[in-house]
Amino acid sequence: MENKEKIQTKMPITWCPGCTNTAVLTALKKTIAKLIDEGARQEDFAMVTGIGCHGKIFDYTNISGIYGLHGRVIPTAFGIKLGNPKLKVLGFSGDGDAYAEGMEHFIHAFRYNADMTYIVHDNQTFSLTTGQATPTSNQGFKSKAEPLGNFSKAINPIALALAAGGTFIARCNSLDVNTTAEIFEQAIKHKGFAYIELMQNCIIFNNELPKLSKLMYNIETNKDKSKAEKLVKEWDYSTKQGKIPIGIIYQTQEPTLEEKCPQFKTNFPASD
Ligand SMILES: Cc1ncc(C[n+]2csc(CCOP(=O)(O)OP(=O)(O)O)c2C)c(N)n1
Ligand code: SF4
Repeated sequence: MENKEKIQTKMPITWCPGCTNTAVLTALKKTIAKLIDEGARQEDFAMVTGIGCHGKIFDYTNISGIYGLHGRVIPTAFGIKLGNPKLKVLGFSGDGDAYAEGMEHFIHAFRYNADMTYIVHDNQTFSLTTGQATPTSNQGFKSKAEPLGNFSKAINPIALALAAGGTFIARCNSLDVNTTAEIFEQAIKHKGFAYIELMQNCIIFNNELPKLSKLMYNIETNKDKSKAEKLVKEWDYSTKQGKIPIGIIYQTQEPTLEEKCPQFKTNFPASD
């Protein structure tokens, strides 16, 4: 059996037809299959998801893990990493999950720099609960809950990640499966906390990605902090003005939590 097929479960996919969560799943399968071809084993991976449409990726991916709590993907993933530092731990959140209830974990994760990967499916709306504004929704975003439009300004999550000391900060376009898979691979191979802001489409409550894609352009991996400070500000989430850089916006190497803490130096058993 092809590695890509081994990673797919037999659960019927219940995302809306055309939802780009399906493209994210394709990119993930592609990445894991490639890493298995290179020598990793399926049991070397563990995954955690939040609650939301994005969370269903857990049902469709044949790797161990926890279908977690809304807003608590990072601490759950962190717990798995503490339990077995040899695992490649992947966390999947929605933008509501990551940037609202999960925000305090988000900021501190960059300080800890544990060696794991965190992917935020950012469709700028709470989709599963029918399309309310999240912290990355633009000012004026209308929904049944905010018929006059969202009064608040959006946060810029990649600027926050940089300010918090992130060592791997990337942005992907879920409509571009191949580039997304390449960035997933680089994130998993990065030693430290790798964060991906994944621009995703909700065709029901915020069908904006085809329009936003026209503002996107691909960049080479950037290791220059002052350039990263400019890149993170190019697109304004509140006004939706500017260009949207796609790729690894900043990567650097700093000691990971595992390298800093003497407790991690114990010989952990292999993941089998
Ligand atoms: C602790 C907790 N808070 C709130 C909820 C309600 N809730 C479930 S899904 C959801 C919205 C998810 O939105 P998002 O994280 O953006 O994911 P999406 O559905 O867009 O993929 C909310 C608020 C919950 N289930 N548990
Ligand atoms: S409601 Fe939106 S995010 Fe959820 S499955 Fe449908 S298109 Fe995807």
